Amino acid sequence: MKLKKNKFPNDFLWGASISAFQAEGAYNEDGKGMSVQDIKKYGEDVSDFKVASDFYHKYKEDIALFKEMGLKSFRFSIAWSRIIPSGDGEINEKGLQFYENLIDELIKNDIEPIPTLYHFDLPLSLQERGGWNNRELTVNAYLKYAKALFKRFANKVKYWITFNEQNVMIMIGSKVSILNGSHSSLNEKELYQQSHNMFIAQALAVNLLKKYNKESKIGPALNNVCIYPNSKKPEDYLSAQNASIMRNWYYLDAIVRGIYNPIVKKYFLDNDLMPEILETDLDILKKGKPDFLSINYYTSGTVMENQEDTDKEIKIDQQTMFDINGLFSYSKNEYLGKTEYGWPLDPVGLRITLREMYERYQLPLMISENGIGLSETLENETVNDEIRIEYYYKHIEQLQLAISEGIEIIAYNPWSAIDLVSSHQGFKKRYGFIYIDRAENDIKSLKRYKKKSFYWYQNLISKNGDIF
Ligand code: BGP
Repeated sequence: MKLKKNKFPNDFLWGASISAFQAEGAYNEDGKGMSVQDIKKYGEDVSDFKVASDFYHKYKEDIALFKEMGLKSFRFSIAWSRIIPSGDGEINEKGLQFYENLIDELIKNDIEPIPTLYHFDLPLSLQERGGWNNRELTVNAYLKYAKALFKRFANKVKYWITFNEQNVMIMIGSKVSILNGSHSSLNEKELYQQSHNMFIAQALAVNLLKKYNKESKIGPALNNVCIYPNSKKPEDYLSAQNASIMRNWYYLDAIVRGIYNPIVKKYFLDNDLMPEILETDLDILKKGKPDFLSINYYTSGTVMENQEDTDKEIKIDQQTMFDINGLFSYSKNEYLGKTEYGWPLDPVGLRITLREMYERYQLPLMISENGIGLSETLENETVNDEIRIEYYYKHIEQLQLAISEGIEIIAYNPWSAIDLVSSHQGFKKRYGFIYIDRAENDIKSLKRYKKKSFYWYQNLISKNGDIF
């Protein structure tokens, strides 16, 4: 039987997304301190983050384009190192002023600002003093930073995101040093301690915000994905459950329910990975329940029963699954196509993920990222990005089906609003509705051009998603 489709809610937020270090540039301007990302480069022919898309200087021009596209929301991140250059010291008024101007400009254009407090860019000075390993230092610094933002913007901003992809930072932190500066040398035990410290910071930030505005909404953005077993063998199904617990539920059970998932607990105990949990911590977590959950969805995962002895080489990044000894092993999924950059394509997986999350936690959901990276060239002042249009078409179709099934979804903020520097693969991996004239190591004109997807999304928004 075919599912009857409901319309998207009238106040649905059709948006788009960026992050500070990938788009802003101006890495050392107006008193900004260094962040862990400012010292990163992924090879000679890959762009660093110093100029990025120059959003810092061009935000007004970009917002005018967002308005033209019809955006109702804009999800961006605030660079902690602009607000508190040393991470925990003096507040930099110029940093606050920049985001105030940005937020005001968005509001003036009827675009809901959705800031993320922390998107992979820890102030370098904190990292040098232990970063998230140092609970006392970094949790307090995060709260000081959050306070500065809430004090200034709580009456202008309705939706706040606490952390971007805590699960990615932790899960692949020991395998690749891509996301948080110096994570490469960290072992699993340190990472799970960091994760616990982030849970505490997040729960305390939830309560802090309410002191400034009871009506504001706040929640985390995790890279949650549904996980399939690679066969109908019960052991494979069990492994898929394990993988989902390690990637999704461990984080959300702590954040929403204030508990450590029992299967994770057992894994921690057996492998000497249990973090230090202070007596009052679980109480803090229970009292810091978020108002909504946001997800970054690019693809699903597939796993099989753990093969302890394999030494297969898996190219790990934030979207691929991997192995955890005793729990699951990565597997290919022959039912799914792949993007040019090797990420499996799975629009139905988005709906499955949304259903799983809503059934489990009954909190409103937001999508803070979803998109496809492509190498593109400008022709006749535009880019014919049919592949991106098809990607969005299929994902938004599933979104509508999820909404029709009664899942409460507030916003869709695809990645990304404008071309920007990929988290680890440079500028050539483009995601935007808006093309930016620059190459990896050549800044060029930084001029903006509307891609074909710009007009497609504009049309979709003007019909409130009623195109299927
Ligand atoms: C998410 C990150 C984003 C963004 C996106 C695309 O995991 O939150 O910052 O980078 O993935 O990934 P990439 O840039 O590696 O292609």
